[in-house]
Amino acid sequence: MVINTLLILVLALDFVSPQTLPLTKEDVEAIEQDSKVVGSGETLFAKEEELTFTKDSYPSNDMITFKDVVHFMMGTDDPNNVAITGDGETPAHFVGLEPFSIDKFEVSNGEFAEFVQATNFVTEAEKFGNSFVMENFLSKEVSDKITQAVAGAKWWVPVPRAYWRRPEGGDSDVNKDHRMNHPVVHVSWNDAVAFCHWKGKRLPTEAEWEYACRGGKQDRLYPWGNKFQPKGEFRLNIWQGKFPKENTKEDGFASTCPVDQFKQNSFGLYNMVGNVWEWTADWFTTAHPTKPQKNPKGPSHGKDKVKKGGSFMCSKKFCYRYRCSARDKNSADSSSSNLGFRCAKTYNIPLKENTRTDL
Ligand SMILES: [Ca+2]
Ligand SMILES: [Ca+2]
Repeated sequence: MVINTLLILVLALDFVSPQTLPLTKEDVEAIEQDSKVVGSGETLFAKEEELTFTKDSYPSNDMITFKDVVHFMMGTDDPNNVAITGDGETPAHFVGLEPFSIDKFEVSNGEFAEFVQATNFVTEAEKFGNSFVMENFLSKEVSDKITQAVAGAKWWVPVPRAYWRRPEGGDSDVNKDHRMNHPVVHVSWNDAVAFCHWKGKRLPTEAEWEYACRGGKQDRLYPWGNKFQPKGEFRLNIWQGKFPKENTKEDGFASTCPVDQFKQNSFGLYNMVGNVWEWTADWFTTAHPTKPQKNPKGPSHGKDKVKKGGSFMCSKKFCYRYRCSARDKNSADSSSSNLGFRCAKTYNIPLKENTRTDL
């Protein structure tokens, strides 16, 4: 399986705009050789130890339900002059949504482990034999073996054996490292769709995700309002310090945090912005219809899928995308250490009991 050069380019675009494709064909072949990539449908890691987690090591992911039709202004006309217009954040457009439910939390490692145990599901990162991690988070042993990087964003490196269970490669383990309550990462859009389907759910549309993020507030930057730190408190997990060298973790977390760490809005949703990026169902476009839309689902086809919310790697200077209207994209087979998801579900209004007495 060839490393997806588009993924590399898109990851780099989180922070900068590289002028050239980052890896040569020879680089890719060298990585494939190092990783001993196997064919599609197989995994390199079939002989992993049994997972030994317990149900109380991660929170139950209850859903928040919107039982009525709702309307809101999606995107922004940028009253604060901060929108990244090239991402298609603007203009604001009127959207109506039918009743739906959305996960309270990002999907955790514990939930994903349940899925893997029940189905023997193999993620795309396992099939590829590697996934992208920020080099700062690797052990010296793993880091010393890495010879590739992304042009213009050298902190991204393809790490052999990095996948959901081993977020920083072979010597990390979400089970042993007590991270079952952290968001699952190294999951592609295709993997996320498979998980949600197994749960009887689906990915949220971008419009559903953004409505949920806004918490009923109109055109605010964050789920709680416009002030980044109300009363001096952090409400999200992003990057503090000078990126990428310095990570002062004033919010308490250098990398991911537990999925139930930051309650962010009046709807009761956690980590909509920050912690990990979240896949949505939609194909990416920057061209939005100007007429009011009912249940918009984005274009019928495209190259990349929309992701929302920013991640623990975002800082204001490099990736000011931890805002509800902000958006970015990756190809559907992409995976990295800062990209996860949550699921949604259409809410079917229960039929009322027949209370007629004249029968
Ligand atoms: Ca942080
Ligand atoms: Ca998030």
